[in-house]
Amino acid sequence: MPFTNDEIASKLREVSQLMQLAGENRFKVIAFDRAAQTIEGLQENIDDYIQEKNLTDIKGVGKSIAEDIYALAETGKMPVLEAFKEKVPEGLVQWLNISGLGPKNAYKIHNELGISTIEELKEKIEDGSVASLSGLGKKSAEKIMKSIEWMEKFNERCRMDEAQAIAIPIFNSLKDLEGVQKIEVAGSYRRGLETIGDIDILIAAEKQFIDNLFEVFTNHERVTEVLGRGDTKSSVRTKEGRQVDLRIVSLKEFPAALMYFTGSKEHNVVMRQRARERGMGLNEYGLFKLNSEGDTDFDAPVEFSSESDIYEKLDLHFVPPELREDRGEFEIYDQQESLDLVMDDDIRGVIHAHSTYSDGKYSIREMAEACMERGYEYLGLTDHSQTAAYAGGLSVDEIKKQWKEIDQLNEEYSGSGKNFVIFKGIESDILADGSLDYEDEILEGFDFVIASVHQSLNMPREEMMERMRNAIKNPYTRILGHPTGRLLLKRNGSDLDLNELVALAAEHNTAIEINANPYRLDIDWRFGNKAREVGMITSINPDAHTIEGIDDIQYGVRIARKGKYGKDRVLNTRSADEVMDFFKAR
Ligand code: DGT
Ligand code: CA
Ligand code: CA
Ligand code: ZN
Repeated sequence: MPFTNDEIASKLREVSQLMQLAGENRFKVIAFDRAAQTIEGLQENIDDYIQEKNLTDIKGVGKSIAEDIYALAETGKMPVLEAFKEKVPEGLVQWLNISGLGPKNAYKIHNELGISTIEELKEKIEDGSVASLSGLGKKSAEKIMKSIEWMEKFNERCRMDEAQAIAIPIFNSLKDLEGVQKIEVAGSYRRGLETIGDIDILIAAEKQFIDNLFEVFTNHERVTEVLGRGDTKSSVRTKEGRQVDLRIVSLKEFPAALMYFTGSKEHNVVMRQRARERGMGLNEYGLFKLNSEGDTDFDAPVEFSSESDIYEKLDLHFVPPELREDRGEFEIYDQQESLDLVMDDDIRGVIHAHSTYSDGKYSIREMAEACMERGYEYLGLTDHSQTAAYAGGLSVDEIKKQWKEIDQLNEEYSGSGKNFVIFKGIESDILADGSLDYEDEILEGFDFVIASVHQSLNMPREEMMERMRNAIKNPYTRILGHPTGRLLLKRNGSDLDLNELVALAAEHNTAIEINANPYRLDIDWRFGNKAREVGMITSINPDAHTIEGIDDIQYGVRIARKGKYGKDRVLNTRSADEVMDFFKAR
């Protein structure tokens, strides 16, 4: 089977990470990283290039990387990767997951202290050895220790994008096999939860195919350990340390099993209760009548052919998987057929993106063209403001230069008949007192301002609230950016009363973004009920620092659905003119 673009990219990325841990030359590291990025974003099939032997035609793929890829295609192994796997101890690779410990310092600690496991690292932090290394110090050592503690605490879960990178290849390796009648990823993954414990795959197949399906599953290239294998269920651990369960049921049972294993447990409890109230028993095998003792009568099944059928039997409209959390979905779908929840295809433009003016990796033109290629109609560019010096925040002069460049690009686009516009935005830091980062006369010149906190996230709750209230009330603020500043599984966000801020934002006709970066997904979907009650507008913002980052919008859409945002309450489902109207209505 030919290698996919993603598979090749992930091998190259692995090389670049291992190179860093081996203390390899920085330029080589960057070369592999760039090649990985390019191949990931490539429209054509990498395999066509491999067949034609013209990989070097791809920008960013040099001769030696091309040779590595040809070798991989021919032998199934990439020599450079194998070489670095030999060189770098296995335990050391885990260090890459410690936030605040970059590969450079990882290499230094490993090299100078001669250690390579996390356990050893903890010891060397505790006995002060790490702190005494040049360029590290006590503060860094403490920070690393804290990160390790967090990592160990949260190891049991992973982010949505990480789960996707595991679930999709396994799903794809199973879906076309003989005997597969239906297949879905269930569990928290199907519900679009922001973090995932284990991945649950469900297949409908006849008995004679089950053995082979489990055989393929347990031998998947990502699997490092088979945790169990029975008649209808098998569990494995992948090389990322994630557990994947595969369950195989009959076609008849499939809808009930899918509903059961999609969960959530809380949703299932209410569903079973509703069934009982209607004289039925609901479980993972199906829907059955209750006998005179009130027990489930497995000889008296109630027919259904889909999840929708089951909901209908319980006097409900179909509840989208993202909403199955027992957070008000029963009251809604008892009455209403649909919430018109936002969908991927509804998104018409990209708001919140960075360029090389601050800490983005691509020029304004490159970002705009990437948006056009994806079919978007506008780009709301928001580089960092002046206080964010660490992120290349823009001085007033740079802003004026940027405005000129945007005007020129917009003229060029409209002149050539392109339906595309760039909005002049800024991601203004919210200063400690809640004010924005420029004088009014400068703020006035932007089409819109996203206000976000990047420093002093840990102020006491009431001070933080006052800061946020001021930012929301500021007439120039059109969107509040990643309100808590959390990084999922790494760092808690600010301590805030978000219900109050949601109501305040609605009152001031200010949007609160759903930052679609899979590390953030902030504002949390759990405040969606309040947002719906007060009519708060959101905007699904990728906060893109690269072209690939634009595609994070997909994660934001799932979270928006989970937060019950209809298309009508998502700013970037609107046309460019309508978005401009919203910006002006301050
Ligand atoms: P996770 O894996 O922690 O991110 O969350 P889930 O929701 O995927 O949970 P998991 O993998 O333990 O189970 C998958 C689904 O199976 C769960 O959402 C509901 C259903 N389920 C599992 N165990 C039970 C149970 O004891 N009672 C009920 N009602 N449902 C269960
Ligand atoms: Ca699960
Ligand atoms: Ca599970
Ligand atoms: Zn940003």
